[in-house]
Amino acid sequence: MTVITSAEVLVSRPGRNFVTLRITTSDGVTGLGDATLNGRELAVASYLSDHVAPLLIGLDPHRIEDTWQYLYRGPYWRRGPVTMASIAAVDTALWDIKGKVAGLPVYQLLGGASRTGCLAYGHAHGATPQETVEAAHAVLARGFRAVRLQSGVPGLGDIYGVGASTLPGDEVRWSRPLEEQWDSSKYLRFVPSLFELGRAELGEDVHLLHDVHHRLSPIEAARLAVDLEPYRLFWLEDVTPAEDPAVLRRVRAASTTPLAIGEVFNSVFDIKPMLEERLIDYVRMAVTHGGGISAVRKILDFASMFNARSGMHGPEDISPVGFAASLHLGLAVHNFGIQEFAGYTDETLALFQPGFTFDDGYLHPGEAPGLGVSYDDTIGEAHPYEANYLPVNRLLDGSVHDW
Ligand code: CS2
Ligand code: MG
Repeated sequence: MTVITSAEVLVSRPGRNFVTLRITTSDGVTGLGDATLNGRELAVASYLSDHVAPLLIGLDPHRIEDTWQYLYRGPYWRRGPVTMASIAAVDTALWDIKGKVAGLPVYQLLGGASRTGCLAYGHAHGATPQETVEAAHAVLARGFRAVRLQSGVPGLGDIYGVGASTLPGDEVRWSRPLEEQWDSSKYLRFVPSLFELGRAELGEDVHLLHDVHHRLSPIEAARLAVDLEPYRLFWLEDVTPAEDPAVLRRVRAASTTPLAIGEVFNSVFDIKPMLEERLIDYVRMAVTHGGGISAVRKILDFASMFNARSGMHGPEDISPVGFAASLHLGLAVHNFGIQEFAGYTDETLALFQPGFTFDDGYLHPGEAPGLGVSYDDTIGEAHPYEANYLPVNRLLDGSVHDW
């Protein structure tokens, strides 16, 4: 019987930190999984190295579901971003192995393609709406049919999506979180003007998206969703912190602006109540943070019963391994919506050599057996980990706010 003979945790910083799990079988087949948790990489690396990798040795690599259940129920302590990113990495690596052994790309193991490609959206940001629209034109010129607009807000300095926190890790290093300042009233008054200009300048056919990044109260979120209705957004993302699933009721009751949520969720139980109440339209959970291909597939199948579609998280801090896994899943599921594609640095692409393609606004995971991604140890070792934290937000009165 084929067994797992090694499970290596590879931490590298090709422009930003990534945690990669490489599982090898007694037949010499390797599989890769992404376990990157931006700002808490070493916590996941330890969970994998100290508590998961030793238990994998000797297991049958083809028992993906059984291994998932073993790692989820076995530790007794359940859920959470560190645990679920670790389980996701193992699950993804085992799907990679199964695909390689079968000689098939993972999407074929998931039921085959449901579409010719995965619609992608790119990122456009600028200090002003004018700069943001110029950046959006450049994104569209690269073939995107959908673009997220994030702009600086008059009266505020660097904020999410604009300024220092958007730079690839190597351009901005801080061993303590950068502190940014936030004021929701300035933001609320301003954002409609960004989309008034965006829709006027970019036209009716382009899908426009926006990420509120968890910063508004439910009533403020309702206000913004109503104010943006004239600009017919593809979605408004993370309008309000969603530990309490009920918070979206007010937003949903107030507006027809589509809602996307879940990139910080790691379990179906985080999003289940919102789906059952039909409070959201897009599920942001990605393979890397949602428990792996096996778990996110189940979540998307559940979501399909409530007319919700996928909108998987695809920032530069989900590695090409996790991104490829989301693409294989996105190509296969029926209720695919859109795939975020922030892009990668050249060093990151050199390390992972991903086989996915982007053409005419659509992504495709490729036809290579497994995930179609590799890991170059020489490049990985040449880019050692360095601490790099996400920023912290403070309101004008100095109190901590959601970033
Ligand atoms: C953002 C992310 O892409 C998005 O939707 O929310 O860039 C997020 O800020 C990072 O993934 C956090 O590590
Ligand atoms: Mg987001």
